[in-house]
Amino acid sequence: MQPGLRYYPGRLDADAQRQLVETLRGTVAEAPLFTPVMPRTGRPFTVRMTNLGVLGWVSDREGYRYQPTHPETARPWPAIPGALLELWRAVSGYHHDPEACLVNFYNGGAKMGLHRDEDEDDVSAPVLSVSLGDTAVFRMGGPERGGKTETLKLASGDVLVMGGASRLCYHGIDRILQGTSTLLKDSGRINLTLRRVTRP
Ligand SMILES: O=C(O)CCC(=O)C(=O)O
Ligand SMILES: [Mn+2]
Repeated sequence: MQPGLRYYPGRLDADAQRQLVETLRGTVAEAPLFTPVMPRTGRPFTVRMTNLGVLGWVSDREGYRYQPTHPETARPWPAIPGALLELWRAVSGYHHDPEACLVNFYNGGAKMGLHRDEDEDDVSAPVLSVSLGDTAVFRMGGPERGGKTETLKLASGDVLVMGGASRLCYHGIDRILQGTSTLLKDSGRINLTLRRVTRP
């Protein structure tokens, strides 16, 4: 594993996962999932997304960026739930709260190509990822595109902290293992990534 990558399998127990999904249902009603498109090409992502927090990550023909409002409703993103802030404070090792929580929803066929999270000004803060629902095959590489990669299965309740050298490493989701969890009513997977965007 890359230095600075910390893996906490089953960090959230079944109750905590259910409560989080319940909370997310409310926030997604307020800030609906949307389908981002790739800059320039306009090709749609296979995941649908929304955000929580004072800033949210969006991608459209103009590029990738953080913005304070939902691209379709133009309303501010809902607040990051307390349980996620507590998790960040407990495991991030970073002394300021996250500003963004990207919510990715993967249906059975969705995936995410290898990329680096590099739209944040503060890359000294880790990115903290929470997996809910069906298991995903997560692929982790090095700092350069085309380098050696390895895979890790992320199951419901798993937490991954990408800090240190791993913070700017390539990663993505190869595929979702359908039917591996019963947490979400209609199957699929939710991934939450907590991010610090601005320098404190
Ligand atoms: O779904 C995942 O586990 C990873 C998501 C991700 O890398 C991202 O949203 O930038
Ligand atoms: Mn990422």
